[in-house]
Amino acid sequence: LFLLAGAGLIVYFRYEKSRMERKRVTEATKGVGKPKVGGDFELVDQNGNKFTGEDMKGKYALVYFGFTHCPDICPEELDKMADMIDLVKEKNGNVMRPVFITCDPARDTPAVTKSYLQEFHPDLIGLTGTWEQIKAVCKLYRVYFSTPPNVKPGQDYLVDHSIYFYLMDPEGDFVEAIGRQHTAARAAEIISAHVNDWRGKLDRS
Ligand SMILES: [Cu+2]
Repeated sequence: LFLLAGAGLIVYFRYEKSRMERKRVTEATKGVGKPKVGGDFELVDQNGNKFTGEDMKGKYALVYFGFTHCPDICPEELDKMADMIDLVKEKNGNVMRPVFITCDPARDTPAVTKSYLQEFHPDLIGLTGTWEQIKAVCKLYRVYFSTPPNVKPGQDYLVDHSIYFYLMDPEGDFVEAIGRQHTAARAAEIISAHVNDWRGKLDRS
C-alpha cells in the first residue's frame, strides 16, 4: 500500500509539473506586454466566403502557413496535421478549427486551395487573399513572407515559409507553436492538454 501511494504521488507530481509547465506557457504568451502573435485579419476561404479572425474564435484553432506548390514540406506537414485533427477529435470532440493559410496568394486561389486541401482532411479551412492581405496576416503571425509582388501568370518562383503549427485559444490568443520535431501523436497530446486546462467557453459542436 505504501509503495502504491508512493507511485501515486510520483504520478501526481509529474501531472502537476506538466500542468504548471503548460500554465507557464499559456501565461507567458497571454500576458500583457508580451510580443503578440495573431490578431484580426480578413481573408477568403476555399469556398469564396469572407473569413476573419473573429471566425476563428470559439474553438481552439490550429493555424498552418504553406502553399499548394510546395514540393515536400507542406504535404508532409499537412498529412501530420490530418492525423492531429483526428487524434484531437477522438479525445476531445469537435473542439478545433484547423486552418491553412497560403503564403502564395498569386497561385493559390480559393479553387486551387480547395482541391489541394481535399487530399488531406475535410475539416481543413483554406484561406487566401490579396498579396497585401496575406502579407499582413503573415506579419501578425511573425511568419516569413517571401512571395514577390506582381508575379506574372505562369512565372515560376520559390516561396519560403516558416514551418509551425500555431495553436490559438478560443478567444483568439496565441497558446504555443508546435514545431516539426513533434509527431502527430505528441502534438495531439499537447493540444488535448491545453483543451483540458481551458475553463472558458468552448464550442464542441
Ligand atoms: Cu511548404
